[in-house]
Amino acid sequence: MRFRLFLVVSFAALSVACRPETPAARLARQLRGAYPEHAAPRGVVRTFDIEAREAELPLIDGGKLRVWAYNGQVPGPELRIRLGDTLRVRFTNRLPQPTTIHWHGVRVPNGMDGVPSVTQPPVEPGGTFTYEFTPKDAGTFWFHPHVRSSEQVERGLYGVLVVEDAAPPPYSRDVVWVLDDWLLDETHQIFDRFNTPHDLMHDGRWGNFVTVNGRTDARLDTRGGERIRLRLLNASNGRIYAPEFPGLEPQIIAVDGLYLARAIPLERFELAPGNRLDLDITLPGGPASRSFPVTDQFYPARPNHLADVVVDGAAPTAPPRFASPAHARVPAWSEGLQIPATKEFRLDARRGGSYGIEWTINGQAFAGHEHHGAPMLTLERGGWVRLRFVNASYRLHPIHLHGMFFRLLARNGAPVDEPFFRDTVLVHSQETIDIGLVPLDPGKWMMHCHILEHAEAGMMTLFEVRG
Ligand SMILES: [Cu+2]
Repeated sequence: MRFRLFLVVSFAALSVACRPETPAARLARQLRGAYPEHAAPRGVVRTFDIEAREAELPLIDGGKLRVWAYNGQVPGPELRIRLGDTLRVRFTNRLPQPTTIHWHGVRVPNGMDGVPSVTQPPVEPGGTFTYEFTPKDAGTFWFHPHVRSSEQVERGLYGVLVVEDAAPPPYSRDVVWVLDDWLLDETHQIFDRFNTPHDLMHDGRWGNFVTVNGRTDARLDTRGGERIRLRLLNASNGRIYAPEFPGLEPQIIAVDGLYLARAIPLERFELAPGNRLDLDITLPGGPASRSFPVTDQFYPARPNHLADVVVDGAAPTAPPRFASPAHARVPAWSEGLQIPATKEFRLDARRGGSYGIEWTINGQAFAGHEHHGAPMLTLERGGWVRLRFVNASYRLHPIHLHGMFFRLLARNGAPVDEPFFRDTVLVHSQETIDIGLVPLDPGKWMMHCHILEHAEAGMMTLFEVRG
């Protein structure tokens, strides 16, 4: 019996060895060991109750701001679990509109993705829905509505999901900074016209106040010598940040949740809506207390103050010594550019639709989740594909794929070697990009611009993964 099994296995191995491996199959094989195919639940369920409702909170510069909030907090509650834990969120909608929760960047089963009328019915006012899944990856993720997002996210509905490593590295502190901007009117309340022609024709709604964790005066108090993990998230509708930390020397350890192949110094990194960036910072010691301003330099002529890192010089500590957690397997996929693109997506705008302007993918504007029609692309589970995005417009489009990670391969045909995966990538004005990916989870997944006004005006589509 054992002998016969051995024979079968050998013949199988032989037949695989004799068939020449296609370049795409070789690239798919290189994904092995980069991140797990399946979740590994360890039998621990972490339950959270989340309610979306109106609230009045001391935000921005401390004035009372009427917002929509998860559990009366903006940012919403920080959900922190361990890799292998099962997350159960019992959600109640107390908003005057239907809503859902989408788990940005988390490789969830399709039914937990929070896309209304595609993966679940919208949660009506007064309704409930239980989200339950075991994340496959440790990292920094976030959650937000996928219904009328340009209004609901702007009003304050977002929160961070931190999935800690099974054995978290011993940082002195692990801190989350949610970057957002707010457009306030003359009464100092949220300007309540959404999806204006101006926002739709430009790069979405950019506010007149920039905040970190809801405040314009955010500061992080630290001690000299501490080694901190700082998790940045851009929860803005449209604004892009290029955070700079003069005087500190941050190393990037993770992007969009996943660790890098190796830590790299933070140089210009364009944190588009949806993107996350995890930084490893060792604070300088020294006898005097010092303050390090952190600024956004996306438009260097118009920098924004984000926050201050304050180092107390009185009580320096010895930096904890441990190797950077950034040592993931990230395939180079450099041959990927030689493989023909599976599909090209042309990003553009035209007059028409209910807003007077429509943002289109291959000439199609997504006409509401109820009328989404056939998926624009069907992919086989486990196959390597290259997708190309051609920005025919002059505006910015951070393209986000649900349910999977990808690697940026090229910008304008020139190879790009980022030592990390992403779930969101900024496509600049008139730029063409190529990405490579291997879808692992069957279902109908969204692909859309994360400038929420562009998505609202049509720049969304579905693709299906079969298998
Ligand atoms: Cu866009």
